[in-house]
Amino acid sequence: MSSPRPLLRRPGKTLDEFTQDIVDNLYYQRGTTIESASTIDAYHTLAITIRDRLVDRRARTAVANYETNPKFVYYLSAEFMLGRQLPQNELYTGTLDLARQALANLSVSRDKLDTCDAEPGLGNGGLGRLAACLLESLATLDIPAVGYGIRYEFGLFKQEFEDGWQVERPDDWTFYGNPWEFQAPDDRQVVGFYGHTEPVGDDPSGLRARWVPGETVRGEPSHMLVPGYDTETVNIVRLWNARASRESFDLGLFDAGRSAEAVENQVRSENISKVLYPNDSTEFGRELRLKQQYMLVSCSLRDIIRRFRFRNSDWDSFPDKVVIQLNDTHPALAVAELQRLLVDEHGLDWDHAWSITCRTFAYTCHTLLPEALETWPIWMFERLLPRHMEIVYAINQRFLDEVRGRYPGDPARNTRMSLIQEDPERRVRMANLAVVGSFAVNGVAELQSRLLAETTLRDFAELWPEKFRNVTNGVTPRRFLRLANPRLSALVTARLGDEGWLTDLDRLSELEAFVGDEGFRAEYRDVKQRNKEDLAAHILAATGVTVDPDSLFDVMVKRLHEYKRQLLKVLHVVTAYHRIKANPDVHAPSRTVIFAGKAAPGYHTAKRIIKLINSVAEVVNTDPDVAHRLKVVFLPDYRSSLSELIVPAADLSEQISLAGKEASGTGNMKLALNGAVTIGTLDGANIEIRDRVGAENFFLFGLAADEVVALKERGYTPRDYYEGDTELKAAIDAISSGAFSNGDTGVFRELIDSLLDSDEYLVFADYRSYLDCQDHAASVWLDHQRWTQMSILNTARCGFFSSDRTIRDYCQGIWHVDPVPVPAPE
Ligand code: 26Q
Repeated sequence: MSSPRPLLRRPGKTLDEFTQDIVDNLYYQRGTTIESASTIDAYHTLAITIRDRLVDRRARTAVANYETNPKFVYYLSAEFMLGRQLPQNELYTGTLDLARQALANLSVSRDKLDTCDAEPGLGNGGLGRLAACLLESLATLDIPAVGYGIRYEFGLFKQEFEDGWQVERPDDWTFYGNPWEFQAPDDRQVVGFYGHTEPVGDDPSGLRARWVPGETVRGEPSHMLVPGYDTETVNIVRLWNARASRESFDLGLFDAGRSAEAVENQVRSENISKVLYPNDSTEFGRELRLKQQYMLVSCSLRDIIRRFRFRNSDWDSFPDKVVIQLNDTHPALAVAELQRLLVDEHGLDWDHAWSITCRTFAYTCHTLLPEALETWPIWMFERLLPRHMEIVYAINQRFLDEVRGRYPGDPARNTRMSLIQEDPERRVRMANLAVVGSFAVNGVAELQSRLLAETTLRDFAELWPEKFRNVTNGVTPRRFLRLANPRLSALVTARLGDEGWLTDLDRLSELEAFVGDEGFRAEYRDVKQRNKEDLAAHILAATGVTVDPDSLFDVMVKRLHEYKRQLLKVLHVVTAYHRIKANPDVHAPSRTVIFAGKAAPGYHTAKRIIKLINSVAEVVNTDPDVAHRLKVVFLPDYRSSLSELIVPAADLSEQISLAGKEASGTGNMKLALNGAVTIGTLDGANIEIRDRVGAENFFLFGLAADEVVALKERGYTPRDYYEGDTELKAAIDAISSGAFSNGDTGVFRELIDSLLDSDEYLVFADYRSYLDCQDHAASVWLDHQRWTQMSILNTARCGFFSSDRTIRDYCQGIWHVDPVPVPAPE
């Protein structure tokens, strides 16, 4: 008789059991004891102990999905900015307090462990963090979904300052290992590159071919768990790691005594997932970036097909079981790759395959800037992916026939819409490929979606109006309220009676009932004050600058880019400085201006803007006449965890991009939810924020998008604004004269000249309106009751910006998927 199958020992729920699990894991997983454990040992052990509490939920999620055989959402993204995992997973397993107590019992310092919790910063900014928020909401809403991305060995660079200049250091986030991931070597895939194509014998259509790659690389997957909040579902994000394939790590070369060559091949393969590319147009056209994109696409599609064939056999049902969302054009090669897999490897005929392909993909566009649309030189594309080049041409031929049929006698339209750009150089237009291969195309805020259809993608919107829609971005309230701002969360829960608002964010509107309640206002103000004290302590530790938590915390945190107009903010700071110098008794509140954000390493203008901010900060902060009225700090290394510290402490949220340039923004949403009042232009999601919080609770300034176009058409002459505004002139003259650079008139000359000569982003045109608006904001700030009321109403009225709402919009409007609830354990 065989012995009975041993039962699983489930992780315990009590403090004693939790503490015992830590001791056991330390011993059996790390091979050490409480007495001799290092901080890293302790961190890994705590991580594993918490992770164990998600494994059973993950297993039940997989079973429920297998039994239901539902339609899955596959979210393809070159970036996932997942943020810190430890506090997140403590919250999602209900072990926040348990973990703290257990560590205290074992005399382990929790603060030290936090420093080991390296952040998987596998993204540049908004697009990458959005991907992480959407995955979190997918899980919270019980939607069957998998995120696919790249396991970069190095995430976005770490930013430091040397003499006020940005320097970049590698982000070695896995140096001590990553306890949150599971490897799945059995699910590896082989990816081809280079080589040539050959005709296949029995193919009358001539559309099938055999690709003989010149090089192969292995994609090895690992995944991290993505738990839903207050539900059983645990989804995964699967990240591909490039490894040398058998062939490329050719053992034969060793025999022949050519081991150096073999190792070189190996290194070349493994470089593919080495580092995340910064969001930088100078990186357009780097072959390694294209290799990354193809590895992501090829491995993920093969994995998706493998999963589909588990439960399904009929290719026609593919679009009923699979929807693939393309996060911008970075994974747009998937259109050509799915077509290739279906035609060349699975033997479907072209038209049949194409009808499946274009019912499977949907594409999200995150920009309006034509120069940000990705294109690849033909010579590089066809060398690296010869079969995909043929497929792109074949798709293009059929597509342009359709365009010619619809618009006879309009060859210019063909030229504009072609998947191939001809001049000045032949390139593949990835956005065009994504639009042609998708059944839905969406922008990420109402204004951007409208302008996409009217300008950037106009020809396509005319041809296929039904494809185009809007899905306004959102942010997860679990990370950006509950975890980032526990004080505000506790206050909200106390007033609303329960924590249900965390999964039903519209319930924040119930706070409106308390706006008139002096006690509530005092508590709300006190929360903000204590958050500001925490941030002030961090600022002192990080920069050595002492700031006053009673001052107005004026926050501009985002990637450095000219269109976002950090320069406009600098001109405000310089003017405020001049006013205090000229009139020390000027009636204005004390302000702390907080900047943070990285510049792409090759974006020289952006790096010079950082230098300018640091230079102005140095002068302002050390001027005894000014220091108690105005402080300026630039916090280094902006990333998700720093945002979680800054956002809850902000009073004023700077969203001052030139109208028509910022697709959406998501920092604007995080700040408003945490009670910062926005000073902003009518751009991106600012418009929707203002619509909801009310014009009286939003500081609006600047030209609207149509006024920007009109002014540029009339002819914009920035020098007229400079000559016509004495304060603007004084600010510019001070910078050019070396007032902030020890008399050096060279260092900022380029910046100033380009403002005076062209000022592409209309900084001068919006300067006066911005300054007046700042003065107005300052006067409102002096009325603390009024400000607190505005702040509360920002929190109360921004429930719409939950990423749960965003996911519901995608589910209903684009994906047509339903939740699969995961049963609780017996
Ligand atoms: C492309 C080619 C080569 C190298 C890098 C890139 C690259 C990488 C990242 C290009 C762009 C990005 C990221 C763009 C991004 O973050 N866009 C932001 O997306 C947010 C989420 O939708 C919006 O809120 C912001 O408005 C938008 O700027």
